[in-house]
Amino acid sequence: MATHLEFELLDSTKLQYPKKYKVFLLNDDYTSMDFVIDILISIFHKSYEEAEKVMLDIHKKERGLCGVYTHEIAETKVIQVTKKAKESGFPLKSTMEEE
Ligand code: TYC
Repeated sequence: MATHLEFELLDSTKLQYPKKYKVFLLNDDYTSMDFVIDILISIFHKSYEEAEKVMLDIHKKERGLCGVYTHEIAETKVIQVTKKAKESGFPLKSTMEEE
């Protein structure tokens, strides 16, 4: 039978997977469809066909999943969306939430 010490050792050597975060784009009335497609291709590495599908999905359902990433990468994507949108004068917003 394992002693108290052995249990602690087993626990501390368990593999810990990093938490994953979903990144969503939100719908709004002002951002152009072409700009959203461009964001999905350039930041979320979608093909044109996939980007068009995701964009139309957001347009109809208010938000859409763009990808699932570790915390740091998800945070970077959200910042990149805000920066690119601001530079282009669009109010496009994105959010992240734990999977
Ligand atoms: N609803 C926008 C329009 O009609 C298009 C749009 C799609 C905006 C997706 C944001 O995340 C978005 N021009």
